[in-house]
Amino acid sequence: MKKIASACAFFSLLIASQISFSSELISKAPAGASVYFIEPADGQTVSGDITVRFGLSGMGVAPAGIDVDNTGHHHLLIDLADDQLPDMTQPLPSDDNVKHFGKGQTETTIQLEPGEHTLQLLLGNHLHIPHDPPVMSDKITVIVN
Ligand SMILES: [Cu+2]
Repeated sequence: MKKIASACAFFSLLIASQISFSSELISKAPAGASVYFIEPADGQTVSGDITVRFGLSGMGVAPAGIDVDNTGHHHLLIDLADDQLPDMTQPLPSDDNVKHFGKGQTETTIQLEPGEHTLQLLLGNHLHIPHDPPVMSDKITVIVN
């Protein structure tokens, strides 16, 4: 019985140390920080190449790999439903729905199939992990013709 209790204590210590380890990888976001779209506008109809410009307020942009307080780099979420949002405590995936701008870019050009699409911005820290609390824009809709 004593063995079980000490094993439990060991594992809870292990879990506690993992939690503090992972929280060290998550950067704090200052109060009031926000990301937003400079363009396109919500509901805008676009055609051809779509220029997307990222706005950031209350924080600075730093490339991935550079650990400076109150900075991060942009991620563009394309056609991601609210229930498909990535884990906010882990490095963001990189795929067709999640684009990284790890060089510190503040704008991009994308092509989308005709139809309705959603765009959302999410800042990530030097390790591509969202901040605490996550700095995420409103989701906008664009109509591509
Ligand atoms: Cu990233």
